[in-house]
Amino acid sequence: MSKIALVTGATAGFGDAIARRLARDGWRLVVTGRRRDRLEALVAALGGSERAHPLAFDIRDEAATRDALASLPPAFAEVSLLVNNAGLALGTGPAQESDLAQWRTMIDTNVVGLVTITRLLLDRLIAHRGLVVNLASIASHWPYPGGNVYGGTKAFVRQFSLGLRCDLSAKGVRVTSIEPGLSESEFTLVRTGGNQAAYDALYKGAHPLQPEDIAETVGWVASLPPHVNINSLEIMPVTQSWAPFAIQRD
Ligand code: 8X3
Repeated sequence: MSKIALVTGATAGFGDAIARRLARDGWRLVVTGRRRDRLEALVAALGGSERAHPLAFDIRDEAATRDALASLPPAFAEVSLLVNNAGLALGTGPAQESDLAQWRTMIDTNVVGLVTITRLLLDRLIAHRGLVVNLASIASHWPYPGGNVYGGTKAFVRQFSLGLRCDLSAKGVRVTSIEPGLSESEFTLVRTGGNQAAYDALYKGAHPLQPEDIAETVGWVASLPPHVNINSLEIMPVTQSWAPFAIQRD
């Protein structure tokens, strides 16, 4: 297997931490995202252009994704590990108060973008008996108020991962769905429209997961022998658990 990993959404949070973790394990990295300056800073931190290559494009745009992958220099083209990390949540309000454009942005990124880049890389992943790691969420399983479309997209990511695994098992390609719970990252600032007070309140005293915790998990999954497949992994901070069902009363 070639040791070239492509990490989407590497400009912040989980993606940035995952790229750094994989680099420590000897992977060469293709790092993608929309913010070129951040990608270039990350490439420098990963050891420069011998070790990492930036691809700046919008994953919602199929033509841009095709062009970006076609532009990969030969030294970075043979991707054998795809980490589908790019994704976002927008809004925390009830469905009836939500913005349709925000819903569509989540679907276009978390679902359409993810399947597009996966499909475009499948031949290479099969050729190298590679690995796909998809970042789903506890919201894949557990509905919560205000989760509506975000949770729906993450349920898709989990189920797509499991289906992909069925199709690819005969090819020796492994697929893993990683499902983090409460995690501290830019994700929450994006979700709340940059509301620092909401960010602070969410994490106060909660000891949330950190991007490095998820990066450690991805590094572990990628380090397993080729006959071992982690199907799905749900991860929460110790402080997060379940509550009783909600009951509306008269
Ligand atoms: C992010 C975790 O709990 O906001 O996927 O759904 S949560």
